[in-house]
Amino acid sequence: MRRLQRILNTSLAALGLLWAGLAPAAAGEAAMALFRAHCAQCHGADRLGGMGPALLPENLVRLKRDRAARVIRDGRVATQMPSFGKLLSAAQIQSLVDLIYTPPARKPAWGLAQMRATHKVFVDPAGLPDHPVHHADPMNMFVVVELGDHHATILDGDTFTPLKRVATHRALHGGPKYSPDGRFVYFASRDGWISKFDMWSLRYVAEIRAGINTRNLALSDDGRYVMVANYLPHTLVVLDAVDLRPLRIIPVRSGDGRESRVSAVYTAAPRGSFVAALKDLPEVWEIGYRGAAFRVRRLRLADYLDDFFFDQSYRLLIGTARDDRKGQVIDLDQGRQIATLDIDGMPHLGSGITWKYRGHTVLAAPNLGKGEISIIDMQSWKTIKRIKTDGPGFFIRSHENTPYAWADVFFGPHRDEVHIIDKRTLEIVKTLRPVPGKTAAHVEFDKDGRHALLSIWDMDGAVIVYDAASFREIKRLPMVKPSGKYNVYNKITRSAGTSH
Ligand code: DHE
Repeated sequence: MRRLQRILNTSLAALGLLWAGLAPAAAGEAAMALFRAHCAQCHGADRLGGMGPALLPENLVRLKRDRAARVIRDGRVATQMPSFGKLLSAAQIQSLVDLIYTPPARKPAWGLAQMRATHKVFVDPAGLPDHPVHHADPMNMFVVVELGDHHATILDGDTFTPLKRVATHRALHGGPKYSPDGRFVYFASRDGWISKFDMWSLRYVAEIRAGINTRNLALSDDGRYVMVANYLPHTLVVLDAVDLRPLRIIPVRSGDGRESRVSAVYTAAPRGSFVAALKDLPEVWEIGYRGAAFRVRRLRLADYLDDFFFDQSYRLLIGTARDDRKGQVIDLDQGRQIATLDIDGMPHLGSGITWKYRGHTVLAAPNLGKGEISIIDMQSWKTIKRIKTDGPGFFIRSHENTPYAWADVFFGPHRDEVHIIDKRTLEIVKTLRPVPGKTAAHVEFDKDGRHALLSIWDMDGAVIVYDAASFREIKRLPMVKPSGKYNVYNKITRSAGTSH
């Protein structure tokens, strides 16, 4: 075995030397071949993104070349990016770095004309039935995204019976967003497709490709506008929520012309605005939608924001940069930072939730970089507890009607575990291990908080329904790598136990 390894290492080294000696054109061709073999499946053959982000110089401004080489060699924490250090020589990795920092022959564009060419209305919104075609409680339905084969299952939240399973675009990411009455749901895929689905008639209404590489979408609280945040091109796009017609493209650039990807956009319903954080400019944008002027208010920050969260009033924005050790608390009314958070590792604020603890509202956020949940007092902004977990986690979820919060251990040897935390004592009271060896992740509660639904992230996976009080398993629904699940009522009432 060792001998085989030695031969392999020598061959790799020889390949590396050979590589270093190639003429520039041949080296470029060889790098392209490597890219096609190892990277294209996730990042797209044209580098425009897919499951992974677009790899063009304009999207890599925050990543230094030596860091890019390290990412290819070692992988990237909290993403699907694996390490190629054992497969590729240093020279091959360097050739890939050179390739991704080379501008494409033509700058990729996605304007109104391209969007309109992809726009489809499947059913006249005025012709939709005026009552559900099923008997499920429309407020207690779930959408379950099945990442494994790009489908979504619509689930009756009382009986936990699937009502329909529909194909989606590839790699849906982020939370689907419901219309204010819960009737329609809007999906975004990483490659820019936005779809509108009717939860009453269980059919698609419309779709459009609003970007090349998309982050997420938000829906205005009056149900009139969809805002799409893009990585590529550097735009925010406003769609008409009725039929997804494109209404406006907002270029994302600074006063002096520097462009930026958008980290994410959310609806600040009490403020009647969309709030977007930028990845390559230290700015937050607030865009009012009442009156449809979509004017941008720019707030300048001390640092970039990759991940962020709001308090329940949506006046305060709490955010971090990926490699930062300090979070920022920004008061959107005052337009400035009012506090600094002391949290290290890689807190996943976007997945945070809040509850009352000893008279104070606390924010609980998992950490993508280390095995702990940070509990932060939202008055003093002090981290009052770091709950040690069995590994870094992605999601924490709860509900107003349960004293427990459920937190997954997404990474490492204990990725098959889920911790249950008592919100009154901030202690882990139980650790479940539903399917040994398979990642258990992302919990969402039903409307009344009586049941918790958990995903087994595997091609031969499942959604497991638990009694939220006894932690007893009630039902197991086979699914294909189910990721997030989204309850209509909890989302439209902006439950403090889930994301909005
Ligand atoms: Fe997510 C939500 C960013 C990787 C599954 N993720 C979000 C949101 C953001 C985000 C900004 C909120 C959008 C919204 O709801 O409108 N995610 C990021 C990243 O920056 C990161 C770390 C790197 C990346 O590849 O983009 C990342 N996310 C992942 C994954 O690898 C996951 C586990 C698998 C996947 O689908 O790619 C993943 N993210 C999710 C899910 C949600 C999400 C299931 C919605 C959670 C919810 O309950 O709302």
